[in-house]
Amino acid sequence: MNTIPQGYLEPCDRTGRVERLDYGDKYALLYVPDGPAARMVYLIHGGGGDQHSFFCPAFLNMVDHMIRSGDMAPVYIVAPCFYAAAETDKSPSSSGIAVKRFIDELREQVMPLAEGYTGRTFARGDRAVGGFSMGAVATWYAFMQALDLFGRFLPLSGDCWTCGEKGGGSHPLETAAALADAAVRQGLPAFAIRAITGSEDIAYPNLDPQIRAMRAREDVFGGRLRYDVLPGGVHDYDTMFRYLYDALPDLFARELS
Ligand code: FER
Repeated sequence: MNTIPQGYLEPCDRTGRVERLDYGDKYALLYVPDGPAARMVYLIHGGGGDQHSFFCPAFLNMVDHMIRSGDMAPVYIVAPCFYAAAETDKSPSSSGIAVKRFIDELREQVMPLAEGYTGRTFARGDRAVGGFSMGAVATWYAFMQALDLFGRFLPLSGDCWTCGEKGGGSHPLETAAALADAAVRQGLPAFAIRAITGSEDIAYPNLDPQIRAMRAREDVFGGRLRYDVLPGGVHDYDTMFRYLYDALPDLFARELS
C-alpha cells in the first residue's frame, strides 16, 4: 500500500468546498469537488465520531490533491452522522444499534438531500458507501439493506455485527451466510466490496475470520471481494486515510459483476 505523498496533506492550489446539508435536527456534510463529478461516495465515521470526523484538513487536502493530480476522477463525498442528534450513549452496543437503523435515514433523508444538491441522481455503480470502524459496521449493514442503492462497498477496519457485536470474529460462518443470504434476497445485483484493515488493528481479529468465511462462499462473493491487510496498520484515522489514498482511485474503475 502506497504512503500518502507528504505534500498531499498541505493545502492544494485548487480546492473543493464543503457544504452543510440540514435535515430535521441533524446535518450531513458534502464535499463538492472543483469541477464536475460523476460519482458519489458516502463515508461513515467511527464510534464516538460525527460528520466532521472524516472532513479534517488533512483528509480534505488529500482529496483535493488526488483530484488535482489526476490520481482519481472528481467525486462528491458525503459525510453523515449516524447518531441521533440527542444521543449521549456512544458505546459500541448503542452505536451498533444506531448504525443498523441509520441505513433507512441514509436512504430516505441523506441521499435525496445530497443528490438533490448536486442536481443529479447517481446509478448504483456510481455510488459507493464506506466507513471506518463502526462506519464499517454500518457499511456491512448497507450491503445487507441497500444493495439497490449502492454497487460499491468500502468497509475499513470493521466487521459485520449482524450476528452480534464483533460477530465477524465470534460467528464468522453465520455472518458470511447472513451477508450472502441478504445479497440473494435483494436479487443478487452486481457489486464490489473492498475491505481493508491493518495487521495490528483491534478490528483485525474480528474482520479477518469473516473475510475468510466470505471467501468460502464463492457462489456469492467470488470475484467481488477484495481484501487487503496493511502490515503494522493500527486502528486510527491516520492509518485509515492511507487505505482511502489507496482505494479511492480505483473504487469505480472496475466493471461491476
Ligand atoms: C470492530 C468493529 C468496530 C471492532 C471495533 C469496532 C474491536 C468499533 C468500536 C467502537 O466504536 O468503539 O471489529 O473491533
